[in-house]
Amino acid sequence: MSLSSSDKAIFERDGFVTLRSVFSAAEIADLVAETDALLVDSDSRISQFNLRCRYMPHWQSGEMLFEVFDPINEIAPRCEQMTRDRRIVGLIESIYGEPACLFKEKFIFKPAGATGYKLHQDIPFGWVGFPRTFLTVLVAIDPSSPENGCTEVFSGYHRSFLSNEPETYMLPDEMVDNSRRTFLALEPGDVAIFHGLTPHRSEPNRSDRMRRSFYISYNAASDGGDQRAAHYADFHQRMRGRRPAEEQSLVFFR
Ligand SMILES: O=C(O)CCC(=O)C(=O)O
Repeated sequence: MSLSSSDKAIFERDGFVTLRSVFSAAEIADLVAETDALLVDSDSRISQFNLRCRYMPHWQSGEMLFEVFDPINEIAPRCEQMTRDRRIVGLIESIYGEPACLFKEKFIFKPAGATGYKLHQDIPFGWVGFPRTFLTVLVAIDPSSPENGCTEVFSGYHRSFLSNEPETYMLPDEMVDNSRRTFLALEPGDVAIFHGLTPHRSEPNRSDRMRRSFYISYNAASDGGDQRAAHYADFHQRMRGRRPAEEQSLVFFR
């Protein structure tokens, strides 16, 4: 599968493009079954101390809710298979014009009430070695809409950093023009591809159920080759570094 020339032109102009029904209902149901089983958590993997897990406060009560497995491939073979699926990789390679390498993948559950993400660009300014060809394929697992906090992307900002402050990852909403916003309202199996510099954000999930998405990110082979393992080693070291001294012995990765 490769991107049509008109979709490629849209991606180059806007920094994102949406494709409908790339995966079938049965394929998405397989991913749901696999990731639902992980939530049963019989081996106590879901923990604030597991570097694989991220939490987010409830937008009203502040209660911390489990939200993301990052990465997920080693614990979810069907997810891993999707990250290698030629339908996705073919699309990405037609953007790159060369082979693509998996850089990272995360499965976002976004449970009811989860706060949402402030405006950001995925490529962090000042992170030496982070590939500039980074882009993300968002595979919709549940229907997504403004009500359940779908991802919102802003067009035409993907050629440069919005901020040149090294430690400023989350950005004020005023840095983008709201008239350039698109709500990624997707159905299960739809896919959105967005550039690593495309600013995006999301609102809280105000519905009463999860809004799951699988975020799969790649880099061009000529931009550092296969660096997934090195990336996660670096990422985990940074995450450990942010923990207070008394928590260091509690942190694990499983
Ligand atoms: O799923 C969402 O609500 C947005 C996720 C997001 O922006 C991210 O993971 O970079």
